[in-house]
Amino acid sequence: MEEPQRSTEPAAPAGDPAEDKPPLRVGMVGYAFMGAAHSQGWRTAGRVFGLPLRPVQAVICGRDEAAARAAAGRHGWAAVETDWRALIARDDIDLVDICTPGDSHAEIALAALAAGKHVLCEKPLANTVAEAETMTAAAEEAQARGRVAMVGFNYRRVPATALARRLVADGRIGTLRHVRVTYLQDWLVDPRFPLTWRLRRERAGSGSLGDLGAHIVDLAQYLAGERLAGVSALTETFVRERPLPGAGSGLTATPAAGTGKVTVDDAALFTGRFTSGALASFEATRYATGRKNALCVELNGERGSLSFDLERLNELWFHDATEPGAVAGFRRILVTEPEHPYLAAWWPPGHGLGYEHTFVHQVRDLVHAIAEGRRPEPSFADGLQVQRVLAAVEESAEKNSVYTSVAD
Ligand code: SOE
Repeated sequence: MEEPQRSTEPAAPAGDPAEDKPPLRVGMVGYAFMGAAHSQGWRTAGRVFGLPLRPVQAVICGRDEAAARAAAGRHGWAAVETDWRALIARDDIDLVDICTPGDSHAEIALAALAAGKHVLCEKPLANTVAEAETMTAAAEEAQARGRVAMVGFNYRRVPATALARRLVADGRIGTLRHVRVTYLQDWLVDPRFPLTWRLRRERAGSGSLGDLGAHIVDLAQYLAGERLAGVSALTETFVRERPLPGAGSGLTATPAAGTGKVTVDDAALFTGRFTSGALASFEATRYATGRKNALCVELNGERGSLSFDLERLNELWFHDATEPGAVAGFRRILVTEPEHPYLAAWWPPGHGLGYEHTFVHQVRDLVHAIAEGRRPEPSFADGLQVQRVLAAVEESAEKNSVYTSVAD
C-alpha cells in the first residue's frame, strides 16, 4: 500500500463559523453503522453550534483499505489508515474515536490515551469489568494531563431525555419511586440470520445486554440522578445455533457452509433497586417481533411522572400530580423550543430532530469538555459503572435471578 496520505488539514471553508478556532483533528477507527453516525456528528456539530474548537475529520481507519477509502469519500474523511496503531502514532491526530466491536475498545483506548490523545469510545465501554477498570484508570491519569475520555451513550443527548433529566433534577416529579425502561428490537427473530460478531461473546462481550441493556442502564441512572445498588435478572438465548456468515451481511449474506454456536444472550429482563430505594424494571431484547429500535422510559415520582418514546423522540409526556385532579393528566411537551436542551442551535419551534442529532450533540458536549479541560459526561467511570451493573445482571441470571449487588 502506498504511503497513507498525510491528513492535509482541510482548511475551514470560507464562512465556516469555526474558521478561526483551533482545529481538533479526529481519527476514527471503524466505518460501519456507528462510524457513519459519528461522522455525521463530526461533520455537523461545528456548523450548527459555535464550538471553541473546529472538528476536522482527518483520518478514518479500517483494515479493508478499499472499504475504508470508500467510507472516507462517503463520510468526508481526508485520509485513510488500515492499522489503528499507525493512526494513533500520527502527530496530526488529537482525538481517537473508537467505533469498533467491543473486543478492541480497551486495546485502542489504552494506546490512544498513552499517546496523549483524547478518546471517544462507543458503548459499551468494554467487554468485561476488568477491561473497563483498566480503561477508567488510564482515563483518570490522562485527565490529569488534560486529555479527556468519553463513552458514547448518545440517548442522553436526545433533547427530550436531557429535558427529562432537568425536570427530575428540579424536583418536578418529587421523590422517585419507579423507573421502567424497555429497549426492543427484532433483527434476530429469523433463525437464518447469520452468526455475526454481535452473537459471539469473544467479540461482543454479551448480546442484547451489552448492546441494548447498556443504553437503558445508563439512561435510567442518568435520568434518576442515582445509581443501581442491585439487580435480579433472567437472560435467554432463544436460537442457539446459526449459519456461519459468508459474504455480505444480514439476511442478504451468502451463508458459508456450516453453523456455529451463539454464545451471548438474545434477551435480558431484570429488575433493579436504586440506592434511594426506588425500583426499576428493564427489558432488552432482539426478539420483540415488529419492534425495530423501540426504546421507552417512564419515571414515576410522588409529585408526577415523565414518559419518553424514542419513536416519538421530539416529545416528552409529563404528568404533574400537583395539578387539580379535574385538569391533571399526562400532557405532551413538544421539545422543540429554543429553551429546550440543544434546540436554540437548530430550527424554529415545531421542526423536529432525529436519531442522528444525538451524535451531533455528543460531539458538541465533548468538544466543550476538551476546550474547558473538564471530565466529560458520561466519563469512562460512568461506563465502568454500567459494566458493573451488566456483570451483576449476568451473575444474577446464572443464579436463577438471585438478587445480586452491583460492585462498587
Ligand atoms: C444495535 O442494533 C444498535 O445498533 C446499537 O448497537 C446502537 O447502540 C443503537 O443506538 C441502535 O441499535
